[in-house]
Amino acid sequence: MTHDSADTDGATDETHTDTISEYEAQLNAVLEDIDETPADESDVSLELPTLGLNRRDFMKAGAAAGVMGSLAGCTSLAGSTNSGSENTPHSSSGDVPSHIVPPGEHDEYYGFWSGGHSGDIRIYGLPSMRELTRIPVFNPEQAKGYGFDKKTSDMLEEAGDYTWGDSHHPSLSETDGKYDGEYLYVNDKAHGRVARVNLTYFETDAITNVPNVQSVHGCCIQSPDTEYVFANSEFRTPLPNDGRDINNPDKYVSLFTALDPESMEVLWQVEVDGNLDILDTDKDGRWAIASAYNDEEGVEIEEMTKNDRDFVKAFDVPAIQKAVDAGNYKEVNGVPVVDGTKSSSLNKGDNPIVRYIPTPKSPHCVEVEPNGKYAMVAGKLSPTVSIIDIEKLGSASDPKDTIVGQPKLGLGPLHTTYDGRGHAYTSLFIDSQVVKWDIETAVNSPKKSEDAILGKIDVHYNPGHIQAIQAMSTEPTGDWLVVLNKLSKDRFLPVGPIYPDNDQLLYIGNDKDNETGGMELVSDHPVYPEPHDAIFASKDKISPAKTWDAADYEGEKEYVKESNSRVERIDDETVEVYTSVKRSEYGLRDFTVKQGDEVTLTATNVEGSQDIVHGIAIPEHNVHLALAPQDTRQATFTADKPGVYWVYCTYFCSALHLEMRSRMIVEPRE
Ligand code: K7E
Ligand code: CUA
Repeated sequence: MTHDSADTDGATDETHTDTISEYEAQLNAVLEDIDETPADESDVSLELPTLGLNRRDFMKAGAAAGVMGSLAGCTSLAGSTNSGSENTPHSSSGDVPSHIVPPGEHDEYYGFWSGGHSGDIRIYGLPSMRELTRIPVFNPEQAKGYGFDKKTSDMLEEAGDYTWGDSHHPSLSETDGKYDGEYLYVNDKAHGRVARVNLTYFETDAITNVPNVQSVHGCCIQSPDTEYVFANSEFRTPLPNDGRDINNPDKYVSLFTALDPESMEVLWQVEVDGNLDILDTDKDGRWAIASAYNDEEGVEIEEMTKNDRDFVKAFDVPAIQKAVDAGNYKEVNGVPVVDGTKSSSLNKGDNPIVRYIPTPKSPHCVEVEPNGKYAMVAGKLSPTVSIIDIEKLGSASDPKDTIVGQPKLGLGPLHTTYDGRGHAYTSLFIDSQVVKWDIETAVNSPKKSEDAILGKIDVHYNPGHIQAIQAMSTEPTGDWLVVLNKLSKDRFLPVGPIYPDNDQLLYIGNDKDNETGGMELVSDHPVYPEPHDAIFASKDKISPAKTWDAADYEGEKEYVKESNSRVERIDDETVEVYTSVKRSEYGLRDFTVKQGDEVTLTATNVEGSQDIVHGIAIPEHNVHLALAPQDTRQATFTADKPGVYWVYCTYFCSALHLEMRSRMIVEPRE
């Protein structure tokens, strides 16, 4: 090896030590600030006498623990300092139903995972946690031919022509507060986009590149009837971002955006103060509630975390729609932008369009519980969750009074989910735990009390979202819960320096008076980077098609029968090729075009049987179509070089799959 190990490792060790102390100092500085009781807002201040971070607490902050592991050159160090296993109760009670689904049997639930910066949506079965398929959304993906056929490549191109995205928050369409199995919507944090997945075909069918924003983070449908899709822009930018105000960060804005769930067009936007983060709605079609950080409107971390509180924004949707209908907006890049900043005239008086609710320090999530009574806002840099009484949003004269409870739960609360029995479950990122707590007890206890806590369980490690079955709808089932842990460290065989995440399945169906409140850890699942959130629906809510219905694309694309397979020359440089596809032959066993022709290929899989998928690969021309039964796809390419090009089927479809080929002959142009 040419690697100079002594020198390099020495330098690296020093870097690691610096990194650890820097991170420690940064986190301490941020958390220490919470101790300072602000002069005016004593109601929202936090006194945390017990929050002196000791070494163990610090080690729980995962990034640093990982660094410690490699510093010692010993992967087990991270495990031994932070395994938590010494006090993890095991599933030994015998009253947890099996999570194992026998061969040939089906899971009870669908799980839709966001793929994070993989850009996709992944479908799992629960409780087995078997990955069933992936739906490419923001990422061109060859196995399903996504981004290779005309429809999907045009769609990706029109949505900005990026080759990746960062999907975080999948949201299922609802009718009457229940999942209706029609669509799933998801954000792209990277490029400020919102996509829709059609749940009949399990395929992305629309992507909207939202104007005036750089990043969409929070994203959800409006309960109970999916009248809107909402999207929070996270990063503040000048409006419009065209070179103006580049050196005036106080003029940057974030926008709350409403889209039409059918047309996927942007309807309007609302400008607010501070960064917007996560989003959820009430169950009555009035309030959309967004967490937020950086109300300091800083551009560097020290500025962003300076104040002891930030403002949750509650958007009065009908009031905003009224302002838009009345023409009370400015138009920016074709979109009506309503002024929802604190100083806006629309926020004066008794019926502000946006309520600014002071909550402790950089709150991260908002999750409305299934009854629609409360919205939980997790503290992130505060050890509390703030409980907002949704009914009070419209009536309280002081927005502060909408906060009716603030249990102290542990370090780094990020996300909350529900079992439908009055309990909430909150992930504790820094503590690497899930805490179960009683909602009404929290409301009836003094702020910062721990009385509502029913139990805690160690998870591995550093959980972000947690989600229980159907907890985002009005019908939680209260049996299974998934914890999406950001780090896996010692839990799996090592696979190189980029680790899988660890999604853990918990059973929450037994309420018990024990250390964990009855939560039981059932299984670990390594996942490819990096899911953020998931949403689960009972199997009877989703009815995927088994084959395509050609009527669904009639008038857009020809259904090419075997008898109609043909080559049509349109002009001297344009050729259309039509072929049927079935086991084990293409309607055209060969076809001839001329060098330089622009070729548009249209192909139909004429099979009627389920699961007989064929591919069409023309490798040198970067063509790959995946054709489900009864589907038709198109691809356009240039036949730039003369020669013989084998076209082959990529899906192993029959005993004669290898023989399933065609020949494209490209004649030299004289
Ligand atoms: Cu908490 Cu994007 Cu929902 Cu990740 S976000 S964790
Ligand atoms: Cu068709 Cu292989």
